Amino acid sequence: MSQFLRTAARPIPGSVLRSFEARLGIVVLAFALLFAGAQTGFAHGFKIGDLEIGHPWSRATPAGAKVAGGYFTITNKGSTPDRLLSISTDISDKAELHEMSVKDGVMTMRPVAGGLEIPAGGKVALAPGGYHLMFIGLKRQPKQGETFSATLTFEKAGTVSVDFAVEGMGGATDDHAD
Ligand SMILES: [Cu+2]
Repeated sequence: MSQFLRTAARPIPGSVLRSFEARLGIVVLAFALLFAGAQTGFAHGFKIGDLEIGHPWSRATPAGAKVAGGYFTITNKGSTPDRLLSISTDISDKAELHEMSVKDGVMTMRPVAGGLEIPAGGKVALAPGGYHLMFIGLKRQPKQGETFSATLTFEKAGTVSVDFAVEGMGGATDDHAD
């Protein structure tokens, strides 16, 4: 397998390439993509400028729910900090950036004022129990297995559209109890 991959990755010497080799390259490439997909379990990501958005996901919500959480990682490969300023989506009336923390045994959740900084060369995780997006005023319930899109706006990198993968409801009590 690895020998085939090395062969396929070599620069193609212009018109010298024979059709048999071209077909072989395509088959190997398709196989490699399949293999990669199986390994990573449908992880997906997006890039904008120096930023990489890793695996945006949300949770299915029970009927009548008005809010849902949104989670992903942001990696800043650049040498200057950036800032996540705003989020928009069609699935809800609005989307806010929230921070959840536990103080003296009491769980609190509040909007993050002024956006979320992503340090130069750093990585910030939005995850249950910490920073997260909150989709407020759901227009429909996100269903497990589907995706919905949202647009993230960064101060320097600009705007990027990402797809949130909707996962199962499990553990829904750890966020958005209100
Ligand atoms: Cu929240």
